[in-house]
Amino acid sequence: MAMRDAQARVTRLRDYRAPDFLIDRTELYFDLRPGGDLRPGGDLRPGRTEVRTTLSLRANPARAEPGSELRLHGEGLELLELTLDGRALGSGDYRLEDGELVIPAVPERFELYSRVAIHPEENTALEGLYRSRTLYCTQCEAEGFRKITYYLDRPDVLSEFTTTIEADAAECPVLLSNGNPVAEGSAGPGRHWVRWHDPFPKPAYLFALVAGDLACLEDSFTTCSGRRVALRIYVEPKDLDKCDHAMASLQNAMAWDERVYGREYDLDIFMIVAVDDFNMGAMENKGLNIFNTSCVLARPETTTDAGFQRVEAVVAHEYFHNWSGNRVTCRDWFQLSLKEGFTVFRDSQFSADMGSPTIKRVEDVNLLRTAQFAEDSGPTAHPVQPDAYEEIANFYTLTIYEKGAEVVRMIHTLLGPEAFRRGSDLYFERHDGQAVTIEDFIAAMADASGRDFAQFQRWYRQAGTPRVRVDGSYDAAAQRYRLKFEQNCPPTPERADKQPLLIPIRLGLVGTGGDLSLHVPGLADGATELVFELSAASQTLEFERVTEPPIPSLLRGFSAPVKLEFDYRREDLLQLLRRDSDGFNRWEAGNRLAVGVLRELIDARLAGQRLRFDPALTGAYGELLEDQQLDTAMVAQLLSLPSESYLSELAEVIEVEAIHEARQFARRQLAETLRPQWLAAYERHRVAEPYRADAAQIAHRSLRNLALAYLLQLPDDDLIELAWRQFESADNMTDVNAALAALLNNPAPPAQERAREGLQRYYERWRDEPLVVNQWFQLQAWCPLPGGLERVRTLMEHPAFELRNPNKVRALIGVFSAGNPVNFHRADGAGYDFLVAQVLALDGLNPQVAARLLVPLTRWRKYPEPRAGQMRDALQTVTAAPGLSRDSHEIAAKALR
Ligand code: B3K
Ligand code: ZN
Repeated sequence: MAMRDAQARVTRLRDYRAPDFLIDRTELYFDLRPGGDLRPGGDLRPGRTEVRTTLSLRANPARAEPGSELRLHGEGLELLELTLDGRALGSGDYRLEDGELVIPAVPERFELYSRVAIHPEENTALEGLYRSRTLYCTQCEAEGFRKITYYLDRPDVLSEFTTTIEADAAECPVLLSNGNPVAEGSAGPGRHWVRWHDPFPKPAYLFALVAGDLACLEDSFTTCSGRRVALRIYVEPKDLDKCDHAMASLQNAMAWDERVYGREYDLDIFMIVAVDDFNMGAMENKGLNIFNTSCVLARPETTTDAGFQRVEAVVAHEYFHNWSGNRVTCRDWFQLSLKEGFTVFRDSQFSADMGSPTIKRVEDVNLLRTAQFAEDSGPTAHPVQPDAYEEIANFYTLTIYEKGAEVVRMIHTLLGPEAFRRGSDLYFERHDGQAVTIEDFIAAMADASGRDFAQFQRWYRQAGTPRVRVDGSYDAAAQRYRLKFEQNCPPTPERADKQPLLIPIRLGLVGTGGDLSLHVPGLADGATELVFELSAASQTLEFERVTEPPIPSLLRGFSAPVKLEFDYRREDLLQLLRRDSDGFNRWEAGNRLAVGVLRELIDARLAGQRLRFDPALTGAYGELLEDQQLDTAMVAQLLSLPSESYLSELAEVIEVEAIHEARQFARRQLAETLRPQWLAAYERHRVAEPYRADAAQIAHRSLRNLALAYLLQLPDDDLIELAWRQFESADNMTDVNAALAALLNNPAPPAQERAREGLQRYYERWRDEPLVVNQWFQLQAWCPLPGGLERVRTLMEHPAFELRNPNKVRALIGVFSAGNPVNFHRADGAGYDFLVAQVLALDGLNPQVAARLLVPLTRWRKYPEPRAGQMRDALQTVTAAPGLSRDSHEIAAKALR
């Protein structure tokens, strides 16, 4: 059933047509009948659930052509009964076509009743209604509702839903759906039912149902207009002690959205349910968010700092969708970034406000520049508003989410916070209750600000990462400084000729005493920063009264998602690192410096030369380690070397070993030379107080554990014992994981011995906590020491590994293939064969997760032979597999094109 037709059926934006019919009301009755036992450890014997649906349909007055044929989506449904206005339809009255129910002649307005059977226990694709351990849940975005009942499963059909759920009262005491509970009762011996009504018309992708024996953390929030909203987080009873952080995050997010965007929550109840088997992080179903447990549950002993921050960010993200996504939704799936890009931008603003804005920005930019830039230069590159797709599930990409958020951030930069807020107010007010387009969003921004966005909109339609080349020249006699900007964008699959974009470049000039005052026509006196709008292929900016040769600080705060090229001398970067008033650009200067040093090492390694380490970097790092003024979190970010994936993204040709070895060499050099400073930092940043996931403590732990990771580059028994003591005595998962990872990645035999013992203790202690077991898999999948593939193969046989659980697949197979380059790309190609075997095994169970695993192979063109050929062969094996899903086929075939 998970299998899909691999024939390429392309859906195109230009073919959009308004729906022929509208559904005013949707009444659902679910009769849940499991085959086996729902208790923990209970079996998943096939059950049978009946769905009875009554739809109030009418012809859409805005439809393109008059006609009386009704086509409803439906996949894998067993049709038991169909009536139209109470009259039973026989097999001559309708047809079942590939994925559609067609009724050739229907009236202008009518009621359609259908009764279907579905099999949630057998649903391993985790789309539609499925079983996750002890409960039933749904995932309908993008096109999962059609696996529940016959419907117009498209986001521009909004309907008022009433949902009744009937189930065994002992096994499923909790029955949830969207909106407010309106009635309940008993349904014969041992059975009960609950009815929910959602007053806000919504598309089917926002529908949700949950049933099971769940415990609940309850709290409340009083909105700005004084309404009390009940907040409930439902989890398996064993997890009730891990919900406080999610609850606090939710309350913070609700208050923040009122304060910053003027958005008040609308229903009387807001629920979050945590489930173990989930394809993504979470889902914003109206009033009933369903979450991957990894994005809700948090406790110091089981969750890292990064885990706590992720919970806060995802809870906020899904909550923010209540306005950006639910109240105003998407007309079609080409508009996906309308809700995702905007909502990611909103959640990043929120996280910045809750913690450290500069650190949040550095983290976001790192993700964008490693993963999104790689996507944007590869065979699956697509615009933020794509124009065609085969399988929409493949388009929940870094481009839609992260680049989409960057585009919204640029609008914010161009308009400033007040005009941007007027624009968002207008957008929500004008389109409340509608399904709209990215153009509608831009129009609201334009109308509220009076600004013309015609050129800017190219950001949505052109794929690829633009390059901006900047050259500076100083004329001492005239006291003039001139910056020349040039932009160009490399070709991507959808189009080769790129038009110039409007690129906002926030910048300043740094002199010996810090920021210089800028003298540019039209700029207020005394200003030290401006936003330069680069709109042509080439443009110049001139500064007058510049009394010393300045160092330009360009693209402050990473004001546009571009690759900025400027030939900085190393001493200039050192100056910016010390003096730039923009925190992000201080970090960026250090990052550029480190990239330069690492590239030299990579080149030397490839030329077979001895590796020589530029002492400038050691000097800078030493200075940073002694600097007691600078923010600790910032120091930790500054001292982290660029990742292997970032270096790979920057490279024309990815030389896996050279990159790995150069970076390792640099880490060892820095560890050796600065050993006393790292040790001092390790001691200085010890946190004495009980664990809190606040910015200050997180900063201390990150610098301290970074110091530990550097120190453990050295084969020194004392340092190995230092890590072991941390592993044994830590009261929180951040420190436990950091110590274990440091030991695991150190090849010295005593470290390996400690690591083995540590892994065993860790597993014994946490074997009943799936989220911790996932981290245990991850740590091992990451380890770059030789023999990684063998270790991963062994772990696949471990009783805790399950191919059906996406978190386990991501922790082991996903982390290995995307996060362990030296082992995955080993010379004999065995890593690729392994991945292909796993993808094919998974494809029949869960195509969405299988297709995502293919991403590392799609970059094959950037690797030298023989790797490129091996990776291409691996992709060919995938495309040739019989019965391949549409999801995997689209990715593999595009990569080969
Ligand atoms: N909107 C969901 C993503 C659903 C993915 C479906 N394949 C999560 C989010 O972005 O909030
Ligand atoms: Zn989202």
